[in-house]
Amino acid sequence: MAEAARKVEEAALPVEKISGGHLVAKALKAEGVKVIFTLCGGHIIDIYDGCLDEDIKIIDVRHEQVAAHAADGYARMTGRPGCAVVTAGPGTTDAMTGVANAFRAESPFLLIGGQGALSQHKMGSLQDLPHVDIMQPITKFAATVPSTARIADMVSMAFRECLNGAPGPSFLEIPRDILDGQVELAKARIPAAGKYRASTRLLADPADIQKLADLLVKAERPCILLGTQVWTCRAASVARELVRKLNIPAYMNGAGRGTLPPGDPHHFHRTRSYAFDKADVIVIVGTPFDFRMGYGRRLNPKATVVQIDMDYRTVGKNRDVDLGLVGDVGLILEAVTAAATGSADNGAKRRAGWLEELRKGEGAGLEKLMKDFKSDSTPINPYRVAWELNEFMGEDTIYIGDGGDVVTITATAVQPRQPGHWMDPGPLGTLGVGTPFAMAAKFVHPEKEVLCYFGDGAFAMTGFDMETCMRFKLPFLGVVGNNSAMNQIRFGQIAKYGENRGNVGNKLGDVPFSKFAEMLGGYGEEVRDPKQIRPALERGREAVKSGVVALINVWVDPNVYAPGTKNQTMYK
Ligand SMILES: Cc1ncc(C[n+]2csc(CCOP(=O)(O)OP(=O)(O)O)c2C)c(N)n1
Ligand SMILES: [Mg+2]
Repeated sequence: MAEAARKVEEAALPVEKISGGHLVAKALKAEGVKVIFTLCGGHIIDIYDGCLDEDIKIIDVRHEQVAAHAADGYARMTGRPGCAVVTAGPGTTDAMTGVANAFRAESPFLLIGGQGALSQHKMGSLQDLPHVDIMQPITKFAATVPSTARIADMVSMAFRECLNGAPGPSFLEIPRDILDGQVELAKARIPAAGKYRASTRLLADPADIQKLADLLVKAERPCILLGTQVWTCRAASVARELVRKLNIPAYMNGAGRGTLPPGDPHHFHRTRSYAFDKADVIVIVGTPFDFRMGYGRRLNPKATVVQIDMDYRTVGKNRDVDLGLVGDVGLILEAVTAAATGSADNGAKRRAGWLEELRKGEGAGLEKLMKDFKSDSTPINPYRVAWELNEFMGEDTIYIGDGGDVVTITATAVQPRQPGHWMDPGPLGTLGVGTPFAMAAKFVHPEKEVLCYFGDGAFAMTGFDMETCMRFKLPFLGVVGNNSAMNQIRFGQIAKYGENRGNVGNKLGDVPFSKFAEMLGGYGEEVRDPKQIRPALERGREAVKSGVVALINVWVDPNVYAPGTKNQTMYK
């Protein structure tokens, strides 16, 4: 009797329901996402309503490319996937470049796109496009959510896919009626935080770890290249331990820069080609044999080559390797150090001469550049700007490069002081990452200085989102190396077609970008005298500390180019 009464009473209670946007927000919360980068549209507004309930910050930007790059930047800074939310059709296509950039850079973020209602599928609804087909080749996972009850489940699934092997972006489209629909809370699967995936910290074959340890112990002239995945796996301290214990010279590229601080006895920078040419054992960690590595062709053919990567498919691609290890690069390096520690003589002392030889080369390499680094000429030599930026940077400065030639030049001078304090687009080479990366970096690290060096061409692509940085109090210091041209491309055109026909489609107007920052209520300065670079940077730093964006527009010589541009190495 009592049982029947309880059933009647329960039936009379209102059933708790939840809408799709609120399910998205619950799944984001479970993933630990603190912020979405977004640009609004009628297809996605219920997600905002959900984020309000779950205390997820909404940063609304002015172009969807910026939302996507910012989500990528957030992932790089936090080590956790980011999230961008954009509307159907043009919102999603605008964000594609950011997805593609993250795909090539192995950066995990989820792009959620709106879509026309399922009930209007293929009827020609507003902003309807085949997003999933478009996104498939540039994501690790792309799918449509078929029902409201599955929303949270599929958001978690998409995040899980982001972290499969080497990380990357995922895409989910949520049709409008699915997102706005409501389901009984009890019928929706909402994966719980920390309970929907395994650890990604996989260790390689123990026999191969021992092999690598033995190789390194016996090596006379080893060298190691620490790539982006060293940062992805937060493996800087174990990488340092390995090179110090075994006395191995280390080179760094991509986000691996800063793994060792400048001045460290194992930090090498300017002798990489020499080392690759003379080494007997070369260990490549977490970076593919792509164009940045000459596809692996420029290594001593007699060297024993070892490759460590999170992605099984990257090992042995484009050139043969003698030993390949797949897994979390931090765990692997740690295990190799431990395996090498067992030997009576780990060879560290024997290699002192090799390190001295390289150190001499470093000095000679720097000497060659000093004339340009210290140049007093006007228009300003872009090498001087690069040098000044490096001198100006502090322990905590996060350096971002966004541009062509002027930014390539900074790679000869700028040395971040810590891991995770260097950001570049990665192998897609996307112009326009600067402002969104700065936005994300400042959001994650409000206490740090964020310094972004732009080409004038690159700045104009997404620079308007400096306004977003002002609005959300995410101030950063921007510096433009202004040569009124798309100079990196211009060089190749002039070389191929001569002066007359080479200056076509690559010259830009003389824009005093400082005024742009002033227009936004920020600080701006024009610099034409090399002696004024440092004082202008200092004033910019103070302005940023006071809470506004700053933009120092430095007029640089359009006839000075980076060596890589002169050799056109990026196409070789
Ligand atoms: C989105 C995008 N469009 C075009 C290119 C091709 N590109 C590479 S470098 C470059 C010139 C960039 O000019 P700027 O930022 O002013 O730097 P500069 O080479 O002049 O120093 C261009 C157009 C690219 N990498 N990305
Ligand atoms: Mg330029």
